Amino acid sequence: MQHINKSIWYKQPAKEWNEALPVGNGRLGGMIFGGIHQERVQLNEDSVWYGGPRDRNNPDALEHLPQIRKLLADGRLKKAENLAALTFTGTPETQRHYEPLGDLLINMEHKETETSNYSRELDLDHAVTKVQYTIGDVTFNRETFTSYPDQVMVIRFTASESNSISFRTLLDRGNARNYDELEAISNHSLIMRGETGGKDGIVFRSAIKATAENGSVKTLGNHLIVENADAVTLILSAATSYRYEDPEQQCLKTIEKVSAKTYQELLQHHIEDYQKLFNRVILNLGDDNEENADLATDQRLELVKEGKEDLSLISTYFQFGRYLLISSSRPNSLPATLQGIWNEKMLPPWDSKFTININAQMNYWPAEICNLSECHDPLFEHIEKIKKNGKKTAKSMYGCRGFTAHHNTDIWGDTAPQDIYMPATIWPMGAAWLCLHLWEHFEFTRNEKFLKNSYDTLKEAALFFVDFLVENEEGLLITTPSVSPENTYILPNGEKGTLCEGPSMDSQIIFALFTSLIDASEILDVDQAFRQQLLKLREKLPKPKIGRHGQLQEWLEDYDEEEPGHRHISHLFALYPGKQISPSTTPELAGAAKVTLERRLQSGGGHTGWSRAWIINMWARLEEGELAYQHILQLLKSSTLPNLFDNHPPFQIDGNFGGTVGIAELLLQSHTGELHLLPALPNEWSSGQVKGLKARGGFEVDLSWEKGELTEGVIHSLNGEKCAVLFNNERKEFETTAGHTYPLVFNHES
Ligand code: FUC
Repeated sequence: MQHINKSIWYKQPAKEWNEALPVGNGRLGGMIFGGIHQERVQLNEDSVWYGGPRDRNNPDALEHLPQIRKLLADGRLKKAENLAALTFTGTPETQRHYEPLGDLLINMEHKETETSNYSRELDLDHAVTKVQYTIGDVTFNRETFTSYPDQVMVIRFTASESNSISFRTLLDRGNARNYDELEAISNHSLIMRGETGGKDGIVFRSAIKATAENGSVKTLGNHLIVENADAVTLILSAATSYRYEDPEQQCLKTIEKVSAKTYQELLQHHIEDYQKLFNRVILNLGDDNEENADLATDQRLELVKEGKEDLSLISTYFQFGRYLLISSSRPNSLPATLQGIWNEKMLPPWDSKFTININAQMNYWPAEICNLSECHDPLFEHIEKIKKNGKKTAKSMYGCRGFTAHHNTDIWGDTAPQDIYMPATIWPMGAAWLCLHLWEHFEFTRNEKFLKNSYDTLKEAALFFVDFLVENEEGLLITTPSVSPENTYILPNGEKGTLCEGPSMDSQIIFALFTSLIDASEILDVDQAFRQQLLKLREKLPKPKIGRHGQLQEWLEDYDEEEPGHRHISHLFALYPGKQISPSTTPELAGAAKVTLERRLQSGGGHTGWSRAWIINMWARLEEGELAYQHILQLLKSSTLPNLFDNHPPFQIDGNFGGTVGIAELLLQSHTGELHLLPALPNEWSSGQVKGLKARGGFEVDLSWEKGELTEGVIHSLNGEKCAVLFNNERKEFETTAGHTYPLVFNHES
């Protein structure tokens, strides 16, 4: 096997889940262990969740809202929190959780046991995993992929000698404890039937079919047996009642349809589909040197942990992030959860659902800039489910129009508060933040039809705040009750609190939401009166404030925080992913943001993977390339598992996506209205090349640089908008025509 920097590879099978390699098509996923005598493919289907939809809105919320607000305004924190814990938390307190689909277990029958030349690989160029080993004189190969166009997983077994492939296989789920039936439905197919449990739980089906070249296929009991074949193609399909009335029929229909195609055809369709997305971006920060050629990915990661720099591993990490988004979020799939789609636990960490006070949003930060706009779709579809439920939550809990969601949601788009955890639970900002992704998609694509379709959703999200905001004694419009996710403040008298009035993040999110609507209504030439109303309301939102340490204030008052190194840095939303603060437009606030970051880091901040990834983006926005790079290294050193999955700990995929976009933000930024080229290039990345990053305004950008200087810059205009470009201190502005390409020439002395 040839290992280039777009491959992740190992010299031994995975001993545990965090070493296995992920494949997926947005909906159907697998973790490939690559065992020699037993292959385990841990399976997921994105709609296998426990239980059906419920109304968990606390019926006593609205009645107690005025009292909680009054208690907070009077500074009686504990009373407010105690009352809120009873009247504002969900009934019951938790949303639904994600479950695994099961396992495909394949027991190989090899004539001998002595193995040599083992390797396994995830080929990022083709989205195929490959396992290879030699036993005796025979070299065995196993390739696995999950096809988006054909909606199946395909495993292909080949060997260097004819009649060498024999195995038995079956589907499993919790050692046969967590499904109802496993049945041979023909002499070459099995089906697993089950339900996830809970009221209105999901009905699932998964089927496999083996096709052998020479040799034989039969079933015995609930095993599928292959004997003495030259090559075998194993196809796996899955369907649930979430999407289909008759998931069994769907499952079998898919397998039958796909069986008519040859392996080569399936592979080719898969690669064509995948490469249409994957090949849009090229990143080269440094070639693999000779030394690296023999080093497997886990060995290279170990060396980075010991302090060695490895620029091509960083390019691989970047492309792996793009691979993960393509594999866990495609049109018609559900959005990527905390674990993307890959989860082996019946009760996963944080339910493997969608935490929307940072994590689900972080999953989608790379979508636009890394040229995977379509992968953003599932999030937009899910926002519509949230909108429906969130209208009920807005009305029943707060007596407000529009819609709202709290800090989590699930497969059903549940919007009632999650957990009874005061630092996080009562925070009505989740939907508003998600809606900013609609605006971001528009900004990058400039697709007015999309904006028109999304306008009502943006407006309903804003309407909630038109009703919800309360004017305080200083005439400021504030959210109450709320929290600054998920931190605790200390009052001058030493009392500690979480529930509060007007945390900075809330005002920043509302500022961004109102601004997007003001702009959207102008672009679409609609809703003039509403626009005027939002302009007035926006004026009265609390502005970002600088506190006594020179830091950006996290709360309306200049409180100290209980945990100065807290993983959430919510009040820097305005720096990233927001754009209210930047060194060029608000230098003083950018300085304060820097102080905040430094203070967090001095106290051990960034200790979870996603928090570290956020910090990379913040340093990128502060144009501190060197610091950002140190945190990229730190992400690899302390928060990356052997299979390059992000480690919260445990595995949580947001850090992969946050790290990926952080790398892109060092090379290109466009949030201030101009395309800022190489805004924060680390010294160590002195030469490199990136092609195909996207910028706001509908531009695609290719850059090459040497010794930190641009040697080539090309802008592709997709929509014919005016383009402003900034490199070092040189700014150029020019009109463009859609479909045209503009090479840039910069004066290197500037
Ligand atoms: C938020 C974070 C945690 C974790 C969880 C899924 O609550 O504060 O660190 O990422 O989401």
